[in-house]
Amino acid sequence: MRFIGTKEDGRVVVLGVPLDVTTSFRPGTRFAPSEVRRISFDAIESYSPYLDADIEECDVGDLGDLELPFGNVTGALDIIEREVSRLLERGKRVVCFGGEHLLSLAAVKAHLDVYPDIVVLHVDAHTDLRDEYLGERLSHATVLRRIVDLGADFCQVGVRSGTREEFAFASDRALFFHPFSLPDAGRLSEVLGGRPVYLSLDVDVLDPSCCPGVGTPEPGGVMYSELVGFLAGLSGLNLVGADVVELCPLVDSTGNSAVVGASLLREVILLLCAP
Ligand SMILES: [Mn+2]
Repeated sequence: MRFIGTKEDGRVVVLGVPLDVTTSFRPGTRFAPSEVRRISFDAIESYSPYLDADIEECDVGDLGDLELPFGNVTGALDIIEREVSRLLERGKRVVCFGGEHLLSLAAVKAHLDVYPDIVVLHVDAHTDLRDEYLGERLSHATVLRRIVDLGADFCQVGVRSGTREEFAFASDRALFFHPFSLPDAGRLSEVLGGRPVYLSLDVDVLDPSCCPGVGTPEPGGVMYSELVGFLAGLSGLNLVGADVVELCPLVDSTGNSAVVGASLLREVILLLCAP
């Protein structure tokens, strides 16, 4: 059963974004889109019992992978932003599948033009709020800070790694800050109301025992069942865009992490298919 790759266009579109330039620990997120596409052909049902929804009954297209220049961070981000903007102008909802987390900067920038009051829901093991990392302002470790610089509000959940300053910044500036675990989605709805929401899902929010194939694993994470239950709870929000990032499938020789990433991608696609 394949759930992406069957058609090229739709109201919800999946865009592979193999950005893999600033990863600080284990590179290889560039291989996630092709690996997940392969998994989706072989191993994953198109129906989600968690959401009681089926991708085959939804208008979902797969745009394949963007071609990005290696070693050129700003050039790659420009390409991503231009493509997402083009899709949003055509009235689509876009799921960017990474790739490293820095791609979210370009995707959120494009969404901000269309949804000026968008809130970024950041689900991650890492705060990603450094002002710079090893002298670089554009990095997968600074991505949320750069998004804050754009003027977007954010909520942050599941984080358990960062500097003291980043944790202080998050508890001071986030609309909603819930470290270590995932909150009850009802509390998020109270905070977000009907505002447009962009979901940025870093798969390393999961514990490395259930998803070791990530660029920067962090112990003490949530289990798959908790994450998928949390995602199901988001179905009442006004989700307008999303990304799934940081899967690094080839460092997990069992192949299980790619299955986890593909399963999460299915849930995220279905959340965006809601009316
Ligand atoms: Mn992370």
